[in-house]
Amino acid sequence: MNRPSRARYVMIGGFLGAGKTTCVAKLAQRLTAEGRKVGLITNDQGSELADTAMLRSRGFATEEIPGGCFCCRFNSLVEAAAKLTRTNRPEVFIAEPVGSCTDLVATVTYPLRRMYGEDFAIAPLSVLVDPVRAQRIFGLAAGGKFSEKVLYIYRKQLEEADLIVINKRELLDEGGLAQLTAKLSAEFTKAEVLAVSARQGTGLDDWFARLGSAEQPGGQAMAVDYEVYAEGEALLGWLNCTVALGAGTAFDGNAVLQFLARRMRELLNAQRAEIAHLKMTLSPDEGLGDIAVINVVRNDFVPELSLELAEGIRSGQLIINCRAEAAPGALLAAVDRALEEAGAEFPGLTVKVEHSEHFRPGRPQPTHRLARVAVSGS
Ligand SMILES: Nc1nc2c(ncn2[C@@H]2O[C@H](COP(=O)(O)OP(=O)(O)OP(=O)(O)O)[C@@H](O)[C@H]2O)c(=O)[nH]1
Ligand SMILES: [Mg+2]
Repeated sequence: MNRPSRARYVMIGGFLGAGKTTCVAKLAQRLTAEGRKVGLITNDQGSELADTAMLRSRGFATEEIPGGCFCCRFNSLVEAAAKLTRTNRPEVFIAEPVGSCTDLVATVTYPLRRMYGEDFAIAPLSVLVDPVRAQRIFGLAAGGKFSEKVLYIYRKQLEEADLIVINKRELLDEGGLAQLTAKLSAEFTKAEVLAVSARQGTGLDDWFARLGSAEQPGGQAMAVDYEVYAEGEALLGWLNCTVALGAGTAFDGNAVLQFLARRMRELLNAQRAEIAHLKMTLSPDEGLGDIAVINVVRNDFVPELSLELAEGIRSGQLIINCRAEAAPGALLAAVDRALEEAGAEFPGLTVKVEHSEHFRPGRPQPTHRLARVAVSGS
């Protein structure tokens, strides 16, 4: 890539639903306001991503890498950066890896340093944490959990972090936050633990400043048992679908999303499927980039519209992305039923599924794995 100075490559990881896309959007917004050009890269095991729809609706140049994680699609990651460079010449790339993916240092950032070190300055790896989920996993609070092999991935993500970022900090009181910070600091000694609220904007200045100036340290990457990692990923069911919604007269798109999220959550709860993240976007066909987004990040979580449509719409594209510890067929059955019920609940609403895929992620097979690079500055 012919570029006068190196572009910065920032990767914001963390388990499903921790708030990666929300933080990517915040950082992109901040840099754009400062007059810096950004290029965003999203990633998923399937295609048709709610995250890409959300980020593009905010006007950010975004490339999507579907069909596998960054580590297994390393060349696509490099191509996506090259494509953004041709169209936009970003000074900062912000990449969001799949939330069930780990070993990103050895399989993504170290190979990038080794092979494309003249093009990219690699920022420290941030790994986001949803504090309520983390309290349950680390035994600080009661509540639903994933199976041990899924938790293996969760812990490995934190083990390789340079910065562990507790997001949604406003959900905990001071005592709870101090306890979780102490626990994470004690278990993952390599990382620095920060606390932010992407939603309220607190703590972001300090974090973003480090991402803008510090370099990933280098050294020995962690060891990963790919058998357990693969089995953990395969316990998660994955569903992505796109649906055309329409009606003869205007309908309330926010209400449709709320209905679908409520029913999906009830149906998944009835099957004891541990929900990692159910997210949906609704983009009006006639809109000017308006979009509604709804999320469910736990089984006991009341669905939350993180973006709303300002007025009724006549037609639009609905994207449903659901990740849960459940059989993929069970996710499909829940979606089918919720969509059918929505057709009955909102008179005149037509529901046409245009694309649908449901699967368990395949065994991770990284393009490269580099266990060590020189410590920065040595
Ligand atoms: N309360 C609270 N909610 C937040 C905050 N940041 C993000 N969220 C919410 O957390 C949910 C998940 O956010 P996303 O940004 O989609 O999470 P993600 O990590 O990108 O999820 P995946 O891509 O599915 O892995 C959404 O409902 C967000 O609105 C925060 O600071 N506080
Ligand atoms: Mg996301």
